[in-house]
Amino acid sequence: MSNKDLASIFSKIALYLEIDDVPFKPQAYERVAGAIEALQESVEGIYKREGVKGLEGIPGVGRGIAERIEEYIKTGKIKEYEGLREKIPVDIEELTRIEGIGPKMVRDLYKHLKIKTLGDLEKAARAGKIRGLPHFGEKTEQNILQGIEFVRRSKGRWLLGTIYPFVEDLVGKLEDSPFITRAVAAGSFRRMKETIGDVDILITTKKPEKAIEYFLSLVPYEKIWGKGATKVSVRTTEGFDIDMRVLPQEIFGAGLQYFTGSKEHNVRLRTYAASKGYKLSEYGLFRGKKLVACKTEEEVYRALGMAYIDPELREDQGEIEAALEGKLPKVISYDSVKGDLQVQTDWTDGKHSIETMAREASKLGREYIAITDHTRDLAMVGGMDEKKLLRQMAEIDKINARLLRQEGGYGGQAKFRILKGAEVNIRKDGTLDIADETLAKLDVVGISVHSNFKMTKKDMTARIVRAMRNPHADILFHPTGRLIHKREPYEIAMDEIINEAKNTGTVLEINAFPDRLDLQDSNIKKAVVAGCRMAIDSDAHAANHLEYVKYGIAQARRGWAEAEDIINTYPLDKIPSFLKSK
Ligand code: DGT
Ligand code: CA
Ligand code: CA
Ligand code: ZN
Repeated sequence: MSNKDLASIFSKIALYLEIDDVPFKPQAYERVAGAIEALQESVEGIYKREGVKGLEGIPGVGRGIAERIEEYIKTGKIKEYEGLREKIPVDIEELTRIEGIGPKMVRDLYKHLKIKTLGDLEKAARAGKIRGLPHFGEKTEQNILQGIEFVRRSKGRWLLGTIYPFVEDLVGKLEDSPFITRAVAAGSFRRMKETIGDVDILITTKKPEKAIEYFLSLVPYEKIWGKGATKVSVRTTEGFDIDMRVLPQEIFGAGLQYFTGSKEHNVRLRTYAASKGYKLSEYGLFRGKKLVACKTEEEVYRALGMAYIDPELREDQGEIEAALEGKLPKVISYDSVKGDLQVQTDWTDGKHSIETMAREASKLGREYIAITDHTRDLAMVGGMDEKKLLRQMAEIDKINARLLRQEGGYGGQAKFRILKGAEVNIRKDGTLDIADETLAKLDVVGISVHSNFKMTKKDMTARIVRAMRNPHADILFHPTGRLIHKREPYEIAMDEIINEAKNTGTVLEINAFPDRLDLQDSNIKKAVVAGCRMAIDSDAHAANHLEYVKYGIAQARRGWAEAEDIINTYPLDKIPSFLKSK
């Protein structure tokens, strides 16, 4: 507990009381908040030494407030505060995050317009209701709208796929600079988490000052949060934050290990080190005063008696125990995916033609792709009925024949082939929207839920299970339907789905589209344990989406999947027979 936390609670109590029209008390709490903030010593320290009596020595603190402080130290809560929050459900924290909105304004907004949340505030501002309030005016209204926009963009976590290309490019440029020897993006970025709070770049250099200047020249920034001799923090114009730290060359491994995290992994690793008589920090692994390991991460892990742990696994999900026992999985590598089994084209809602998608995929080194346009029930995107699907199959035959004749194959892939597929809708009752006899003619039948998301868990599970039991259904596409930051997964009993996948031989998709990543890491891990097969697909709707596969591979690695678990690491000649064997 810090003085700052406590002070902030007291000023919020003051605010709530003020909204509640309680006389005098608000000012008393406000005074106490100020006094606590100005205190040199920690409130907790005073209490430990002198008890409630000691607290009463703080300016403005009487018996009542002293008891509330004691309550907070003992229970982590203050009942009066919790009660007020319930009674007056105004999200003070959220509202005051807006530039220019202070506590008093929050009070007025609630009193006059019943504004409780950012959403309420936005509505009122858009409707021009704010400018009419005393002390507010049109300018404030405009500022509020801008502030809301900013908070929306900046407070949230960022999709890995949104910032990945920028950071990769930036790190490349830093590494290329003659005075920077190494540059790595650590933190959640290196662990390839689906969303990123901020980017943590580590470099080694003999010229820290120059390196920082160079960094600032490369990054379009809106604001410098801080700049020192060996560290700089900025907010990019895009709205996400980057920290860059200079580490001493000699201890780069220890620093990289520390700043890669996760925090949970580090805590567990440090505890383990301590149990063996070591001390682990960002400066190295020590026994007493003696530095044991620090140059490379491998060295640090080895000195602790464990195998090297890939960054994607460092979440304290059992990886340290597995590393000690030599039981870490040999996770799928970034270059092992040979084909892409979900690709959309301009036959439905994709942007590019079959041929363009094939050409671009082969440039990325793929040996095959499955064209899986939407089917009948998705009428608004031109979903295909049986007739249109048959026409597309004929077209694919033609293109494949042309490919075969082409000298040296296609973009370097001598045997590149386009598989015939579809993304077939699972109807509300679990039937599919394409007739079985047509499904039988396809190489790859993907099935997915695109409608009626709100069903009970039991009904949704039964619906999907029924669809998986269709003997033609090969892959369950984006199994939970979630869209990161936009839509929760629909209710399903994942264990049952996994069980059914195993029993029916239905492949589960790891959809690599940056806002899907579905299955996500924790479910992948369950599927691996159950012995299910999975497929990593881009779900590309345009040629530049084909490379999203890497985010799916990252998710698979985070889920401890090996190449063998992922069917599209298999060569082309195994795929159709594998899928037909269902
Ligand atoms: P993020 O930015 O929220 O996506 O997640 P991270 O993992 O990048 O976390 P961040 O940026 O706060 O810190 C970067 C790394 O630094 C983190 O992964 C581990 C290390 N670290 C930060 N704070 C602590 C801490 O309190 N204890 C330990 N052991 N490590 C920490
Ligand atoms: Ca971070
Ligand atoms: Ca950070
Ligand atoms: Zn689509």
